[in-house]
Amino acid sequence: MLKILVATRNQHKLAEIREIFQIANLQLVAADEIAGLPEDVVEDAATFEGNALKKARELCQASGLLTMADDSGLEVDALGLAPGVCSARYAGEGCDHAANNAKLLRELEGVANRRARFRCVIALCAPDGREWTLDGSCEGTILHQPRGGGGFGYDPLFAPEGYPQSFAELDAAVKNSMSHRGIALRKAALQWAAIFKDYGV
Ligand code: ITT
Repeated sequence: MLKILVATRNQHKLAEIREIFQIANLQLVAADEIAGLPEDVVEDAATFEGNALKKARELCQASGLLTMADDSGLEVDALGLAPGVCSARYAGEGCDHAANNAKLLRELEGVANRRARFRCVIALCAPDGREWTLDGSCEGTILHQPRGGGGFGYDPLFAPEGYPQSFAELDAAVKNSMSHRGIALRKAALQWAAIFKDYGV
């Protein structure tokens, strides 16, 4: 069984990754299942790719395991693609999802162009120093008020293209079938199969 460490402290993300990325003989291990790993990686890169690589690299070095990380966020056209890489801390360091959503609605008050997309970069780092990244994105619009109790983060405010419902109103399986994370992870399952094969999977 090949163990891959998932370098995230976000339990909602982790649950989605576990749901989407199911490969025979490959076991996903969460960062909090391994003692002594760094609690937080400083996400100071300017791109999703840079931050995903940083998280995967640091936990790969600390654990000696093949390590995967997800860096993701929301880009809103009318806000010059903000909050982008700052999505988790849009309303301030340590803020919660409700505060982020409230700030997003304030910033978009009276704004007609509500076009936005979620982006996700998945990075994979091997203990021998090799590194890979893949991405996925999902277009949609920002609603005028939060809707639904599912998902996490900006899901109550994001309606994917072609759907009147928000991600938080859609079933998890429906979200995963079209989400930025689902797209990136399904690419990873295909394109990284040869890498996993080298490890005996
Ligand atoms: P880790 O770095 O530990 O993985 P994090 O939550 O800090 O956890 P990011 O830095 O990648 O992760 O920030 C991602 C933020 O983007 C997340 O906190 C949400 O605010 C938002 N986001 C990403 N994917 C999302 C999704 O599927 N639904 C809603 N919001 C999402």
